[in-house]
Amino acid sequence: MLLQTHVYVSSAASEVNVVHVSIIPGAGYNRSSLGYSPDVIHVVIGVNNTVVWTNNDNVTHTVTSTTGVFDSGLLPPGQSWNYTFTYPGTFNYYCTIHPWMKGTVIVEAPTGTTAPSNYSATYMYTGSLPSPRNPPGNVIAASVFALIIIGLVLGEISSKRTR
Ligand SMILES: [Cu+2]
Repeated sequence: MLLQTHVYVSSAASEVNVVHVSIIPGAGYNRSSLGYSPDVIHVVIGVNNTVVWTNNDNVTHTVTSTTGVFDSGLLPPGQSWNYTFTYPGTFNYYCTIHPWMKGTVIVEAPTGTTAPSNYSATYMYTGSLPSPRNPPGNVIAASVFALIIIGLVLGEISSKRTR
């Protein structure tokens, strides 16, 4: 039996907001500063999960994931770089040139949904993003449907075993 769930995505890209992080002036020499402002941000998938970093310092920096998830490469003064987060988690990053510079992006699932433990593998929100005004109720419906089917299949298996 083939079980296929479909994630409906509405075309509301214009409603999706980005989050801006500034690499602040002096970040390259002020070792008591984390360098990114704000240094901790929360984003929600489908609402504001694209983050734009802008280098407002006068030396080159990087935005580099500590776990290899993303890497801006060299970001010269005045340049911006963006990354869209597609699955929940806490993503720490730093500057490879000035390793005292540190930041964190906390990525949350859309409101009203619960991320399964294998969220990153099966619920990649690639392409267009769901509207923040329309919680993906059909995702919930698909999940409920899948659970019913699994229940039926398991019920059938156990009834065969008892014969
Ligand atoms: Cu730097």
